[in-house]
Amino acid sequence: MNDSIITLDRHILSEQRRYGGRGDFSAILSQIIFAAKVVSAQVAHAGLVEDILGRTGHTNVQGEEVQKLDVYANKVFINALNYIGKVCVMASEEEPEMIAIPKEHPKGDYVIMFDPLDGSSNIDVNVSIGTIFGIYKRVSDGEDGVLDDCLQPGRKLFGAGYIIYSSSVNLVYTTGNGVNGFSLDPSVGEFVLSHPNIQIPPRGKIYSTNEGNYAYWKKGTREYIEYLKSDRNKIKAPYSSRYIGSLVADFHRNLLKGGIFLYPEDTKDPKKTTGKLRLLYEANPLAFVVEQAGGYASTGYERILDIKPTKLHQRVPLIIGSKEDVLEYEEFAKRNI
Ligand code: AHM
Ligand code: MG
Repeated sequence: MNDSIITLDRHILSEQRRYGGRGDFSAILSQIIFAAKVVSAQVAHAGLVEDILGRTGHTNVQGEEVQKLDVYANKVFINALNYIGKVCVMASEEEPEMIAIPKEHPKGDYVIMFDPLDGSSNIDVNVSIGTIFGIYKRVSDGEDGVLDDCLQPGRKLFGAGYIIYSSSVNLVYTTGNGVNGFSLDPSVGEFVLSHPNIQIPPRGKIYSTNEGNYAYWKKGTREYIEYLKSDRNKIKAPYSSRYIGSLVADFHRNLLKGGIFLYPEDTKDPKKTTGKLRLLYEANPLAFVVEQAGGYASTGYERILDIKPTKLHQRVPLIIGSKEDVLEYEEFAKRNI
């Protein structure tokens, strides 16, 4: 084998040596990798297996009940992580309450937050989707984890990352020492290092947002987008608009190429007055990744990683990407509340 090939397992091991860990965190990442492979195999079939796309309660040819792919992915991640003895509690975007570790399994020091299949409304049209995860150390003392373990601010994250299921499967992660990206080589079933030490350009040329919400945005957001679309007194070319509608995919592109993603607050829909995306499962892990890559994430008014969560499914406005772009958005947002 070529010596220069760095598999994800090898990378995790060298990270573990760097921070002097005893392997608990590495064991968690290994299970995440396994779950990602299982989910990616199902996602690859999703275009073919009609019943798995969007319906629950149906039976397949074997007479088994067919699950929606996001429900399936949720179970895969829970089952991969709940018996290894390294985790005390989890929470998922798919579950209304915290996920306790079953009594028969030992408990560990880590807390896992995840969105098992983000952008799942895009599955039936073959658009990229992803899994997002964040890993904390517990703050409670008992055996089982408690809500306080889950409601930690993002700046306390120990590690975070995402998997994108697309024309290739990529896993991008950080343990607070830079960001690295891996691609799944389907011929050997291994993730190999393909994007070492990812740095997001300080300024991009792309904005990603659902502009259909324009009428419901606050004045500051509307003015900011108009500003990006103008030639700014003929000094700079307008930005390009790129919106997939799948957070992981929009984020991944902007991380590699530079740019800004916005899901700001919506003044019309009461459900979205505090944004659409979830702080614990979506905003925090990606904010940790982007900051590790030299970027920034904000609500427009404050740093995402500084927010003290108050509930599991809290939503936040999310403005994330190249640092200079996000800081510029903050100026517009603060001027025009
Ligand atoms: P989900 O968690 O229900 O999949 O919703 C999150 C998705 C993100 O992937 C994406 O950025 C956003 O919702 C798109 O929302 P919209 O369709 O309003 O533009
Ligand atoms: Mg989601």
